[in-house]
Amino acid sequence: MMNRIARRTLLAAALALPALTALAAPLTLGFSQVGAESEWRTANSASIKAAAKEAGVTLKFADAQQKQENQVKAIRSYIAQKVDVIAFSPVVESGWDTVLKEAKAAGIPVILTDRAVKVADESLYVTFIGSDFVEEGRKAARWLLERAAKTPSAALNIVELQGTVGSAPALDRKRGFEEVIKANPKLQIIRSQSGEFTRAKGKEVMEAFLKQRDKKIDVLYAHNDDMAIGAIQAIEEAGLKPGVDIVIISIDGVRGAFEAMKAGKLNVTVECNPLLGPQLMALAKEVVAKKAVEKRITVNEGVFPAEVAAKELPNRKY
Ligand code: GZL
Repeated sequence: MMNRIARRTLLAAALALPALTALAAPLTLGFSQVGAESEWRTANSASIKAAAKEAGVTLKFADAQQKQENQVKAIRSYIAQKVDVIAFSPVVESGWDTVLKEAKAAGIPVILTDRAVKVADESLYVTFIGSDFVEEGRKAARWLLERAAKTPSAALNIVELQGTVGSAPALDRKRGFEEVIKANPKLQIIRSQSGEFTRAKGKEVMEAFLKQRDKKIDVLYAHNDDMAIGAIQAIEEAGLKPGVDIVIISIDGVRGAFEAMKAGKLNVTVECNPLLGPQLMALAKEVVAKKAVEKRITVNEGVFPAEVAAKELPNRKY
């Protein structure tokens, strides 16, 4: 006959079991990625996949090929599969309220990585982890201000290759750059168009810029290295020297940029760290365990001028 103490111990163990099994079972994270448009994105996806394996997180990963409707579909499929947590890098800032309300109604927490969203109700996501794109734009402009101060000239005509239209990095990098170059009226953006963060489109738009001969182009400001590398090809095919006839400033700090700087074809790259995987997995575990987390977590990043490229290249992790 089981005594009272044994019965109570058995009951306590039975009651604790669900919580213990929940902690023991591997966490399932549904991730919707923008696409595979750039070296940065490739490194970002690799970091997330490797970190999930390392952290024992079951990762469901979908590539949206830069289409918002594919990201909405992926998030809805994760809700239907009842994952523990959803994370995504939103291709554009707007249009997320409905699907994020569905995730909230399903009781699934959402983490934003890399890019931010504009939503009416900020409680629709738990936290954002990524870069400060406005500051990246300011850093690019500060480098140019310093260089312009040393080179006496009447005006410096800038052409700008913007990232994906409506994306947080494109909007913010433009805003930060324009805010700082206002300090020197000689610096004028004469043409600005989206190169969609890709090498191919960056080359195509730069070709079009070069064909318009009404104003000389002195500087290219590219919102990412891939578009800058595409533009370098266009500049060379036009018989000009990239990095010399046209000063080139870009953002990301991918390996291709360091190689271009070493070859004297790119003048500076502002780092934007894609290696968010480990922090994302740690954050996912804290969010699922209902621990309090910061609403916005940004990463520290540097500026790499061509002078340091050769020395830095071996240390680069992406
Ligand atoms: C920035 C990221 C941008 C990169 C591009 O965090 O969203 O998207 O700058 C990438 O290279 O395509």
